[in-house]
Amino acid sequence: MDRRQILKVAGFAATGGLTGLTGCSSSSAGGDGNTDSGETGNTNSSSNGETNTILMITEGSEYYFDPIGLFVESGETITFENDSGGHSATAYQEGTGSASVTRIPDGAEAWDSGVLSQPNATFEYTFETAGTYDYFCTPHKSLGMVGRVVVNEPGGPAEGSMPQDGDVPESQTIVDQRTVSYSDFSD
Ligand SMILES: [Cu+2]
Repeated sequence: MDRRQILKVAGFAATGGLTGLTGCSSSSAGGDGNTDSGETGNTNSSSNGETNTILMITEGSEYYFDPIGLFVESGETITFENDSGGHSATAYQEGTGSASVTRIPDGAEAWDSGVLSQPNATFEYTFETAGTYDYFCTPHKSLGMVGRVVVNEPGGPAEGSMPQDGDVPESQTIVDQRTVSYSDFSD
């Protein structure tokens, strides 16, 4: 408990420091203060114009991934970062986590981060196979905490329907917009 408190304070201080240096820079994620990847920062190359980070958020009684839709190109890595609460990022592949259906492309490797409960804990996955990937959070699957990644172009078993547990953006919208924030999508 004490340790968590210290970590939170340290994270807050780091964020404050950064904000002070950069003024009003536009961080759409809002104060995640991610300075943990060494001197060079986050070097994941990104084709969507943003860092390839998806936050896992608890906000009151809402549980969501943000952005909820993200486009990447084959070979890019996405970092799932725990913002608040406890969450997993788990691919819909029958037999993985609590998935009973497969909604990732044929030949793609499923991932399951396990539950991340520490603030700013991260899990990385590199997307190789083109197509549409739906994923969910194990603890909040039944509450609709789901997301979608499109790699290169839409395709595979996720196309043509929404996950049973909740809605995600249409793949073409993700391709067009590169990143679809949760707030835009849930409006
Ligand atoms: Cu969750």
